[in-house]
Amino acid sequence: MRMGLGLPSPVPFSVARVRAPKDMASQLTALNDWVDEVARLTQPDAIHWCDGSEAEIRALTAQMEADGTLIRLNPETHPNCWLHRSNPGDVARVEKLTLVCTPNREDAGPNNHWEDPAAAHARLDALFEGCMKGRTMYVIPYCMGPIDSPISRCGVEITDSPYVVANMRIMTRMGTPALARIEREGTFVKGLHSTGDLDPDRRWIVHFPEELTIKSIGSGYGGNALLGKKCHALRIGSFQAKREGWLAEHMLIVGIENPQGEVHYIAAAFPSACGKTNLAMLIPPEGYRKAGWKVWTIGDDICWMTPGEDGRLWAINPEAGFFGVAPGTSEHTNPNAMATVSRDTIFTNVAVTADNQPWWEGLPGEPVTDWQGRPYDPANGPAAHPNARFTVSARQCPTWSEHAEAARGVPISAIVFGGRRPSLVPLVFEARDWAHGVLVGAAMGSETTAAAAGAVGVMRRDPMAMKPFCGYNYGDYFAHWLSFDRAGMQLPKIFHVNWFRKGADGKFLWPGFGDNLRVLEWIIDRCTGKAGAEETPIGLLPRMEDLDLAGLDLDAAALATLFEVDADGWRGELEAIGEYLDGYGERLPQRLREEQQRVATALGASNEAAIAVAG
Ligand code: SAT
Ligand code: MN
Repeated sequence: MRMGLGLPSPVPFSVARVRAPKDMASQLTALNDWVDEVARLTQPDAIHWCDGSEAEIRALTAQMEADGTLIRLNPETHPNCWLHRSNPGDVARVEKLTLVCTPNREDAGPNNHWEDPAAAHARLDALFEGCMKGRTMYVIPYCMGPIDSPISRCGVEITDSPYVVANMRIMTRMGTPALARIEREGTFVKGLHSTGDLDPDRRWIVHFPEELTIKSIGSGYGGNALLGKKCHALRIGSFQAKREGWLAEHMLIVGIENPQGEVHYIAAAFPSACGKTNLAMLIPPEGYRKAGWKVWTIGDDICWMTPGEDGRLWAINPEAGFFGVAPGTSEHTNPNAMATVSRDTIFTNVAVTADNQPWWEGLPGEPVTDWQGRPYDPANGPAAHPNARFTVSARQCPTWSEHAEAARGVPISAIVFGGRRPSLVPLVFEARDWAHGVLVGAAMGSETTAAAAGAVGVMRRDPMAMKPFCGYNYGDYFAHWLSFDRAGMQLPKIFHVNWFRKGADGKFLWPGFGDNLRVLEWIIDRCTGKAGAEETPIGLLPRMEDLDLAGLDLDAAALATLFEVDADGWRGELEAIGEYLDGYGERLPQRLREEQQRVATALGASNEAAIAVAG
């Protein structure tokens, strides 16, 4: 062991130690042993155990400002806000370099890239060898979820990136309280991260679900490097959830309060960069606001749901902050997000204005410097990277719910699935029961976005918006979802929405944003038995009179398109869904296949006139 307390640390911390605090040491042997083992492998110059204190983050921020990792933004307009410019080749999640390594390949499934665990450890450890020479190794104990919630789970991320430490401090409950919980529980997810040399050829994000272990090297970007988020809370989390009987999902959680003061909670799954953050903090249209409708934000990205004693699904947001997409966020689209990021925020890969304010496409004003630090020139493309992000504490959100910290979570009334579907899929429909809802989720498709490296705008299947995040075989995952349909459960109703339907002119037909509340109102009224619907082979659709469209400027043709069920198109869709599901072979639950066949048969039997609804 070449490290000791005496080694000079490049960080002027008062608390820099190589072991967990003494009083915890006996319980924390496994953690200490692992930290020692990682230190022997990666050979850092110093080790720092993060306590999550103000003094710690102040020292770290000062160090990052001094070395250029963080650039201070205009303190008058954006107090304590910082710009980080990533390596230009490291700006998004990389799915082809993301592996799930289960001993049996079939357990990872065709939905994941796989490698034999022993081979992957050997390959990764060779890359980690000596990678922290000259650097400080940070040990970050964190808790995903409210610190006292039985649904929460802890992890420890070891990283050589101070930027990761600063982000993890915002995104998780990080530091001493998490270490105390780990001491009590004795279990934690191990995440080892190094930015390595940032060479995409030596970049890997690798999961060992059976070992509750993550190894990530070669990237400093959000989902690749903040290991509490997608790696732990979704990939490892979904694996744990399957074993333990709960659900770890890529869903926002929002509370909708009606004028009578009743709050219903909705969990909604959309792929990355499809508006989860906007929906989670939407501002009601004027008429609704005046009538007394309110929206409460619990989470914008991840939802852990567990059956309560009452048979309902109770949900927590395992995160403590938002890692939101900046471009497109504005006073028009999401005023709450704008208020949230007005202070104490880290901006990654945004542009800046002449007076050093953060800037991205969709905001007023002019950029002078682009996300790479070059003088802005439209010939170089957008000023902010399309996947530029803000990292900010959820507590700063004006609509942050006091129930977001509730240990038992909030009860979910409805689950909503949605994607970017420019054609075919109507504005909203309801699944007729849980099994149909699981099919609706499994059949989800969406156009790809800038949140992942690769082509944008390509339609792909993204079941439950979990394609990049499900840590095991999707066939088993669908079976797990179906298993909740059992005696004693009071399951939420399941819906599908599509805010992204386009007209012949290529423009979106539905205004979206705040007006999405009109659809959520119908969803809640369906859950409480107050709203009507019309049965169609694909599910239950609102009739025109079931939706409150007052004050909306939508012509009749647009409305007809938003509510149409094109039988021919849907027959083709069901066939494609069947082919897709067949890809899961024997792991595909028979019940899901039957459900697909039931809908296909219903479509086959109908003629178009009979299923043209709501026109
Ligand atoms: O990069 S993250 O995975 O954290 C964000 C996203 O793509 O949803
Ligand atoms: Mn996400």
